[in-house]
Amino acid sequence: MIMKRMTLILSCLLISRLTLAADVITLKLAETWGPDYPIFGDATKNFAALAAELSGGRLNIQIDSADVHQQPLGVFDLVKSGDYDMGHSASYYWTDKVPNTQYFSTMPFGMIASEQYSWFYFDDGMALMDEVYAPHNLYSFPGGNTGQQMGGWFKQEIRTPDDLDGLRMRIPGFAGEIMAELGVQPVNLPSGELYQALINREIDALEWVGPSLDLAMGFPNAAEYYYTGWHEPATELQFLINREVFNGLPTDLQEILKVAMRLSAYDMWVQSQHESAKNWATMLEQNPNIKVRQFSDEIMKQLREANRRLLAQKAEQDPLAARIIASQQAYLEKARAWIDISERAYTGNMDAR
Ligand code: PYR
Repeated sequence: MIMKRMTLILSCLLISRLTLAADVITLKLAETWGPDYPIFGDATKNFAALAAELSGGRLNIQIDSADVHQQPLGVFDLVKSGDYDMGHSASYYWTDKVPNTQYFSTMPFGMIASEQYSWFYFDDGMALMDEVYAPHNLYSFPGGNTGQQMGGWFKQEIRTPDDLDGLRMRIPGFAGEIMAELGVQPVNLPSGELYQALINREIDALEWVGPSLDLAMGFPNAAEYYYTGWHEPATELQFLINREVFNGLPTDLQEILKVAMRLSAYDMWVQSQHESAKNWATMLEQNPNIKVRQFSDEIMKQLREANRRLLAQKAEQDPLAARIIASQQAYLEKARAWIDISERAYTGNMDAR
């Protein structure tokens, strides 16, 4: 009798454990951003809400911001090792570790966001990104686009290439390497350290994003010259997922995660457009002295030449880099021919009104 009751209790316990386990799967996500960071942090929150809703509550995404895990530029390793199941960050932050990751955020003089999304989803982008991340036990998915970025905040006006020589600038990824060719000392710092570094003159210039985020960061109070962009035409953040964790999920939950990532990425792009337009108006109202500048033709020429030179070097050194660069350039050529007679022509027609 006692044995029967024990067996019954044990099976009830087992069933309830299985039901619970089957009911809710918690995935821990480490984001590079600080707590409640606007737009980027909204993307992870939207993703978590979508994953929960679409799965009927079976997926629970627990987000840890940088103040919790303390490794804003260590998210790659946190997810690779399995300390976290997922991450939200930017692929070009891992350039020093895995150089080929840098091609999947944005490229100087490269594709704009609409072109790059087409490359990711309808051309070779996703497959190439997977080739780079698979050896590291990771999947990477687009994680939201900032849209066109500004060339950065400078304490002094930059008129000639000589003005860049020796300048200390926060600028990550391939653009940093290009700037280095012109004598700049590039550094990468996480967002939380940027304002103080500029105020304290640890750096002379920085680029972060554009009006969508630069306003709240206080940059208009720290530097006067705001240069237009050439280096980050379509910065795509990324969702990272530990491969073993993802492969171990039921296929319907894998699909739900993919949909939730794609939709929250799209929403971040749209939100970025909206916030940039809104905040640019506010920025001008609050700081009428902001001086918007374009780099001179000579500087742009040198930047373009350095870009071509470095791309050729990377392609020569690494066959996978060569395939990624060739794929991006071929797609850019095709996509830009269309942009030229559509959006560029249209805005030109508007300007002539
Ligand atoms: C940056 O780190 O500069 C970004 O745009 C995310």
